[in-house]
Amino acid sequence: MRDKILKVLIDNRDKFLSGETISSFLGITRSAVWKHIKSLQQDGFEIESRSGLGYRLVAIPEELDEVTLAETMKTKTMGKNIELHQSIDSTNNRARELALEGADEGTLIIAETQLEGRGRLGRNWVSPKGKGIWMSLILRPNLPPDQAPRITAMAAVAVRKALNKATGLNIGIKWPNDIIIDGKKVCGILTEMHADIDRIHYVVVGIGINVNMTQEDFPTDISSTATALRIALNRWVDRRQIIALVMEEIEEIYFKYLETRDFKQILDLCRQYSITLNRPVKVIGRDTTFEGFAIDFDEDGSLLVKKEDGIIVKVMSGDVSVRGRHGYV
Ligand code: BTX
Repeated sequence: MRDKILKVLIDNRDKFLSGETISSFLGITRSAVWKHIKSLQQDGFEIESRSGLGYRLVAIPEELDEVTLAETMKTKTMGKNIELHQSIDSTNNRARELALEGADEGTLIIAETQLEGRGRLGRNWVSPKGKGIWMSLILRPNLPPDQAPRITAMAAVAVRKALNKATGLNIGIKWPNDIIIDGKKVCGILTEMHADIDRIHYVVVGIGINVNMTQEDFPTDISSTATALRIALNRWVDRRQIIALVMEEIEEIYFKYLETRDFKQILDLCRQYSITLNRPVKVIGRDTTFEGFAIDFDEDGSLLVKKEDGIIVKVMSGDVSVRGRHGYV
């Protein structure tokens, strides 16, 4: 009922609604309305209450909640079902659990903080409370498993587009899964899947975006390589709007790809936004490390690196550092 009242207030934002209007609309007593309004106020919703006029929603708290998130979302599938956690080990773990239980495509798990946020190869992802977007999206593409890297490429393009729309900043993609501002990581993407030999059962796309962190919020080992939207913009950023935009962009690119199976368009966007291509790079693979020049993406999304001896190596996964003014980043 509290959520229903909140929804009515959001739908009528900037207007006063009398306790009587709300109570008859929802079929509850006026004192019940008052009690729920009190509880919303305690949770940080700024609701003005004026005798003779009623209640008016003035501001919503920074903390995420399912009702205002759902209101912000403009998508049909992505993020239609949201499960929000105050604290969780990893949203990717929870998404995997739900996917195995049969959760619908587009189900989105969000957490205010992650205690064991994961990067690739068992690395750690710093996820301080309320300062970023730590979320995982369940997809069920009808694709063979060898096309899963394409999902990471689509997610990277979608996040890049969404962040650029929201901020106007110049944002790049560092192959394959980092989103970069001013040479520093603002977002990482971790794609995990469950498949058999010829069919993907589900893909979990984990997205971590540093939103309202200050430089002090990063531990010292990453403070020179990590950034946040707030640092780049010098202002607070609304996480709801970013989540909604990312979902819109993913929805568009993903369904278009499933319909047309045309990966070329997506690769062209990867090329356009890439900060890796046409640069000297260092490839750190499982067994070998080598330097070369990133010349292009192959049609499956892998990176083509030309070594000094002229041999072109196809890099499917691994870490690639790009040489910049201050060495490799
Ligand atoms: P990655 O392996 O490319 O990057 C991990 C590395 O990035 C770490 O070793 C560290 O050096 C650095 N790092 C850690 N935290 C941050 C941060 N907040 N900002 C910038 N750099 C950082 C990238 O892996 C994939 C990350 C996906 C995270 C999402 S969050 C929601 C979902 N749940 C989950 O457990 N992971 C994903």
